[in-house]
Amino acid sequence: MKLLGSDTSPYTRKARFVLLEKGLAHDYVVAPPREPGSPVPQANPLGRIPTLLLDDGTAVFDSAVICEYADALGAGPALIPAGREARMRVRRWEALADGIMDSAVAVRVESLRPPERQDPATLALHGAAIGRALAHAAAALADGRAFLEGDACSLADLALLAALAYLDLRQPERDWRGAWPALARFDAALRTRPALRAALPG
Ligand SMILES: N[C@@H](CCC(=O)N[C@@H](CS)C(=O)NCC(=O)O)C(=O)O
Repeated sequence: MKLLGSDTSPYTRKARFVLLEKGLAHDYVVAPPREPGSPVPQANPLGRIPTLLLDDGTAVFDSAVICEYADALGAGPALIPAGREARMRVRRWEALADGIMDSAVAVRVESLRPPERQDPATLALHGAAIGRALAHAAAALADGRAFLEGDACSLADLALLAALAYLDLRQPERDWRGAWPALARFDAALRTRPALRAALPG
């Protein structure tokens, strides 16, 4: 199978982390959707990445569906627990991480406009949402736990790691490590997982 994505897409990085952590053989194909000749719009009517192309041509999207599918397909411990409450909590962490990505992408889009056309209210709204979400995750990790949910790595951790990597890329001035040492410790520990190496930012 092939994962269509890009190195600057946080949702792609989340899906890559899951494919790698589950030991699933795949080709990672850098395919920005707007580039002429990109295979993405044909594979995914939404024209978005990540899109996972199975060997029979089936296209799987979006990143949450890819992650759930890969978790069921791959070997090793489940990244999404089976139990109802734990599953809800892991998916909720994924939603939080995806929301950080959504807001950071919105800030990025806004900040690419000429300064006189940027909307300070939009920037403030999304900036504040990111800050609250980071504070929420940091509070959960403040007792020194290694993982957001349970005693093993789950989709919750991989999704947050991908969101943090995107903040490093697009909002380095935010200094989330300085503001929340618990997040810094969490991030540094997860980055040592050998399976994730190929998808960690250079
Ligand atoms: N909710 C989607 C979001 C995917 C998304 O918005 N991806 C962006 C890249 S980060 C995209 O493909 N945008 C279309 C474009 O760049 O033309 C997911 O989780 O996969």
